[in-house]
Amino acid sequence: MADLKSKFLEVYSVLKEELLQDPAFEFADNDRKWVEGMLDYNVPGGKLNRGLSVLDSYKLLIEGRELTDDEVFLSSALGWCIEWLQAYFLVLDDIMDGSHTRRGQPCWFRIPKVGLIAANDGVLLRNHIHCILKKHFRGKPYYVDLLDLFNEVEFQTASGQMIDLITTLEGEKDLSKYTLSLHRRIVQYKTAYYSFYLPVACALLMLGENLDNHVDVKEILVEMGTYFQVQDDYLDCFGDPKTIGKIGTDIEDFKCSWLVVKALELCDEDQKKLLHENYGKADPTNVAEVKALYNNLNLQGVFEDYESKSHDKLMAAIEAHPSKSVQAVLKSFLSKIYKRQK
Ligand code: GPP
Ligand code: MG
Ligand code: MG
Ligand code: MG
Repeated sequence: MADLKSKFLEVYSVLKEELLQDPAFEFADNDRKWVEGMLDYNVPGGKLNRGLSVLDSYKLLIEGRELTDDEVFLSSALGWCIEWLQAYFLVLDDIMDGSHTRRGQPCWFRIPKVGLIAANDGVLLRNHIHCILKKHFRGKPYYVDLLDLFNEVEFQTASGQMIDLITTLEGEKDLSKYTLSLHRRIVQYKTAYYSFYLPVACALLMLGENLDNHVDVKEILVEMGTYFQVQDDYLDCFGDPKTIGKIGTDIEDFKCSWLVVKALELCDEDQKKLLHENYGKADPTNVAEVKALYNNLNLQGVFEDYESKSHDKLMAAIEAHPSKSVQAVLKSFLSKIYKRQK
């Protein structure tokens, strides 16, 4: 796998060079410098779990033979399309969430010369995906399915992001609507489809599979993605910013986070009052009150319990799947995120 990772990383430079030479736009040197700097800042610096999972899944699904160079390149290119998609989402999400840092550096829009140019850079990142797909997959029998898949998943993510955002609207701040079922709806759409289903679906399409025959796999992956976003919500408050590379903003932003939903479930009337008074305010004293309440309610312990139960449930679902190679794909994915600290 270490070797596959270095091959995956090499593909980034190839794709970047192709995009910088795209004849559809007459680049001046200065434009090329901007795009290259923007890509290097936003695309390759994450954990690369989503991108590497395409390669990893493809390898596990073909079982027992070495990948050809062409297969390595194509599955890496699809993996990078997902990393491009992630970069596009994060550049825009950080503006919407008013975040400060991402992957251990200032959010792209926080760079003084960037500002709201970041919004257009997000659009460019999105367009790059389709340039990559066209260049490398246009002749493949599964090209149309690939386009449909990326379009559908992007639509689902933007819709999830919409519900994540409109629940926090000023004037309508109402903690009583924050339930586990609303939380599940938000995270399933904003995170699970693009982060978990998409990489495996890409590998299945490359293998000539019809995605309609794999709804059982999709269900498990969406469940895993939900667990992943609960971890993200937990780390937003309890993670170490140096390790996760970002400073949490969920309490300030009045987000329907798993933590506030759990707190609402567990608190008594006085604690509920305290939560209503302090949640969704930018002032650090208000934030500290909310965090103190989370500690009093032992939300760390509640999370640990949720984490091990989710793991066991997911494992049971995976082991009930009839295909050993599909099981291997799902187990590999789960092992990458179980008890993650970042
Ligand atoms: C993660 O939510 C969700 C996304 C990155 C999807 C964004 C979708 C768009 C259409 C822009 P989050 O805000 O909890 O992530 P993080 O904690 O990493 O900021
Ligand atoms: Mg965010
Ligand atoms: Mg967000
Ligand atoms: Mg988050």
